[in-house]
Order: sequence, then structure tokens, then C-alpha cells
Amino acid sequence: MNKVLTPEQVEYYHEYGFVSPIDVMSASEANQYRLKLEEIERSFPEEVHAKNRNNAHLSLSFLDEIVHNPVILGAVEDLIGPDISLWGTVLFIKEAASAGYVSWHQDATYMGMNNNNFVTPWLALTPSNRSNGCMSMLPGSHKKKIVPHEDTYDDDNILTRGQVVKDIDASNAVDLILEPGQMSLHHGEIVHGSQPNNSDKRRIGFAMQSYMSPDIEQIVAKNYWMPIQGDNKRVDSIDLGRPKFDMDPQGVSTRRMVNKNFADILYHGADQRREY
Ligand SMILES: O=C(O)CCC(=O)C(=O)O
Repeated sequence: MNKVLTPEQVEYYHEYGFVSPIDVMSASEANQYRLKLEEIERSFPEEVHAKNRNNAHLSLSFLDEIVHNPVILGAVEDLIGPDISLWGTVLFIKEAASAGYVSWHQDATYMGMNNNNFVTPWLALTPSNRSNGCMSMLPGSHKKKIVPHEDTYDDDNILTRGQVVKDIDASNAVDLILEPGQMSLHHGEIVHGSQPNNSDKRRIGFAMQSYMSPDIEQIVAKNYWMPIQGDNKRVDSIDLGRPKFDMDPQGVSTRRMVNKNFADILYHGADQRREY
């Protein structure tokens, strides 16, 4: 018996590598989360900015609340089973009228896992549409396993290495249009990307990248996980605690430590490192 997704949605995800849109919360709840985020950006500008966007759920309790949201977890459980831990999160913020884009890529390429069958919910805290650079998916591309990526380090490319899958036929790409409070779910190996924000407002997405079952192990750098539900024992893994309030000092220092390790994973074997 599924918790959130219909059997058709589960089948669609396995066939095409994504499913969207899924209602998670009301637009006004999503707006409340956006306001909290913007309050943190004003009060603690060093804690959340374009180069410090990873794993903010470790220091900000309102993002920790989102990663434990029962609708998100129910949908994830429908796709990967009841034993779930969280590897990381990324705040994907595109400022109004900004050139930042995301090239065609597969998330799992540089995540250093022994298995890429994991799922990323991407929750919209603002509308996400064609004019402000919503995500686009290449349906079924998760079935090809990891394909070659070229690291470009292009200035406007907001991926760590500016990594890109070349020679893509994007004619059947699907744009994931979301309203605030809706999410999409995508597979670790699906090819996807997004265009610049050409609108006059920010576009904010919170990617929970990714929820994984315990048979998936980190094989590059240290093994940090946030246990979410069920049985999550892994060999040599280090369990992360939850922040008790926004900017909990314990959480802030845990986040710093985890992000250093995160960079060691994402830039493993890279020619250069950027600050995010
Ligand atoms: O937010 C975007 O535009 C891209 C996000 C992305 O690539 C991801 O969540 O895997």
C-alpha cells in the first residue's frame, strides 16, 4: 500500500526517471519557509549565499523540518522503501534576471556512491517555470547509467565543476513546472538541467539530494548521513544530529565539517575546485 504516490506515479518514475508535480504543502506554508530563509539571508548572510548553499538543513531547523516532512518522506518511501537516510541538501536559488544555469548532467556522476538508485525531491519555495529557469528532464535517460561528462567550470554554470553531458537531443525534454509547495522527484542517474532566470523575481528550490536506502554506501571520502527513518546501519558511517533551532551552534559547526567532506567528494579527481 503506497503512502503518497499512486501506483501510476510510481510506475512513471521507474519508467521515465522522474515524477512531477506532487503537492507537499500549501503555497502559503511554502511562502512562510521562503520568508524564514530570506530572514536568515539578511541576519546571517555568511550562512546562506550562492557559495554556501550545501547542507543548510544541518544548521537551520526550518529546513530540517522540511527534510522530515511526512508527505516528502511518504513519497520517497513509495519509491525506495521504508529505510531512509539523507545524504545532503542544496539550496538552488536563481536571482531575478541572472545568467546562472545548470547544464545537462546526472547528479550521481560525482557523488561517489556504490549504487545510484536514489531519489531527489526538489521542493519549490517560489513558482518554478520556463521564464525563471525550471528544471528540465530527459525522460528515460536514467536507464543509460552514467554517461561521460566534461568539466567546463563555466562561470555562469552553477554546478560544482560546470560538468556537462555533450550532444544531447533535448527535443523531448520535459519542463517541470511547479507552484510553491509542490515538488518533483528525480532519479540519481537522470539527465537534467535548467536555463537562466529571465524573470524579475527569484526562483528558489530546495533539493534534498538525495534520500537513500541503507544498501547504498559512500565510497569516496567520509561517510556522513542523517538517519531519517527505519533501519539505516552502514559500515563505518557517522550519524548526524538535527539542529534544535535556526543557527544552532552545534549544527553550524557540523555543517562546516560536512561541507568540507562534501567538497572532497564532489571534487574528487577534479582539475580545480570552486568555492561551492
Ligand atoms: O535547481 C536547478 O535548476 C537544478 C537543480 C538540480 O540539478 C538538481 O536538483 O539536481
